[in-house]
Amino acid sequence: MMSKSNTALKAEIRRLAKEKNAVIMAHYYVNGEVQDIADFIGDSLALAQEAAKTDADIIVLCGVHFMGETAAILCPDKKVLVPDETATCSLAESCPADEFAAFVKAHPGHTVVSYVNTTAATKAVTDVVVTSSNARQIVEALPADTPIIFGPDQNLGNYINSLTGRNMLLWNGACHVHARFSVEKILALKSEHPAAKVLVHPECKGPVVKLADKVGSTAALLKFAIADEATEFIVATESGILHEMQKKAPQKTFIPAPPDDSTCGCNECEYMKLVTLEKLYRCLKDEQPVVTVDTEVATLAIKPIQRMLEMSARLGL
Ligand code: CIZ
Repeated sequence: MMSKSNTALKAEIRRLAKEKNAVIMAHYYVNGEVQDIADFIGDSLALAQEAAKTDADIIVLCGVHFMGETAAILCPDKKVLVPDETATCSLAESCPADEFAAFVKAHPGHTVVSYVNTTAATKAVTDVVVTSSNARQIVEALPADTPIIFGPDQNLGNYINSLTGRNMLLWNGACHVHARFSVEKILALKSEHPAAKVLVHPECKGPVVKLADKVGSTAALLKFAIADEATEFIVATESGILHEMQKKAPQKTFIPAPPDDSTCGCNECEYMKLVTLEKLYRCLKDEQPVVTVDTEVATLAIKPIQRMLEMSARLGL
């Protein structure tokens, strides 16, 4: 069978979404054409907030698997679909739930703060979930004398420690895309574009974070890029965000920061890029793959996710 043209696929996706009362949500890191067809795009916090309040019957989560799990946990009465169930997350994989649970058990009396990039089973041994959009404020809102375990992103944990003066005990995990940005290559780009401001995600290593004019989540970097007077930006996060930056500020120039030479030379997450228009169409048409979370795990994992949403609402985030 001949594959449909992109225009036909997009029309079919929109038709199916309407017919099935499905909402299509996409993360900023997926392919631009998938972002363009979505009803809603955002970072993990915004996607979770949106999932929690949608009245759609079906949620199609265009992103990596933990994002689908979060939506499924928040919306047990809805069908949650992901276009590619093999789209995993290196950061979530760097924190196997059984090992994390043993780490937590070995450090009694700690409040466990987990980054959203974790599996449902890891969230099940967590007290409060955070995203890069609210990690600082949520950690600051915890009583100053509370010892904290933070996992799995060590770079983000170090950054939050440096901002808050806390001494959180860190799990040694990382995102393979953010961990490979290169100080030397960013400096070389900066000398070619001296007026460019450097935007850095806090999952990057400390020396890269130190080069930043602005450190923040995708949502925060996007907001800064739109509002700031600079017209050129070097962007050190997964390059999918450049699509929305360029759309929101078409007159500005966004330059993806290069990774170091030891890698494929790529600043894309290969898992996010597994989500294509064709797979989105098939998943809506066939209503699969469906994301399911073990009921016992979901009963435990919903508590720290709800706590994050409640604290974010209270903190005005
Ligand atoms: O919070 C998220 O969605 C991630 C993984 C990054 C970001 O800053 O948006």
